[in-house]
Amino acid sequence: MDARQEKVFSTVANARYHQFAYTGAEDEEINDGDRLFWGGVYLGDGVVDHAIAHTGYNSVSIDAGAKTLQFDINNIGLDHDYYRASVWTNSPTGQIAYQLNGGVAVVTNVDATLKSGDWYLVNVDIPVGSASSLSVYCQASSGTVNFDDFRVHPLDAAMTSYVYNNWGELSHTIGANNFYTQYEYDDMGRLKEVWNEVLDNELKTYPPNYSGKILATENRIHYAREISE
Ligand SMILES: [Ca+2]
Repeated sequence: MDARQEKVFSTVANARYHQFAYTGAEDEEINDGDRLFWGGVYLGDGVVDHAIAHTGYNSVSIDAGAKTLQFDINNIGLDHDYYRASVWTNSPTGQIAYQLNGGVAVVTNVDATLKSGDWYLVNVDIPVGSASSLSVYCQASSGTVNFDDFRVHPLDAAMTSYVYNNWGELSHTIGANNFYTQYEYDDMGRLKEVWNEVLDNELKTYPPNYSGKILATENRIHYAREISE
């Protein structure tokens, strides 16, 4: 739910509330002087960028050496053997780092095969073992890097996230593997098209003008009826 308890941002089966987080940088809040997103993800050194987005309107930008999108689970029960952290980044220098019990940071780089349009997916499965605390965040090895759709959840707990447009319509759902389904509406608010995000290396069988997503459903019958009336 968001700050006004009006919209659902994520649903997770088989996990407790403190064990998962999602932000697409659409929901910045001010809380006790620290900037964080709903769900307890800290903006840290990051800056909300309104010009670049994987879904929605915003992403978060940082420079190398800085941290952003930090989520901590402290002494309240990790319970599960593995956690999944996942984020989309627009640079091959984007990274996810995690620390267990405040120990040495383990860094995961972009997997260049997991590229969709302008975005790279970073995934890491974290073996929490007997650790009592987990801290996950995003960083960059060089340059200025944007991140969007950052998620942390137990690996065995399927997560769905929800993104809304400025009219409050559902614009994207983000499924278990952090790939989106996009919903486009006409001026009357009627569902017009549904798109599925796919990796570039899966796009080779589609027309060359597709980038990052393929058309899954087009509401042609509906429009044919409109014209005939
Ligand atoms: Ca976003």
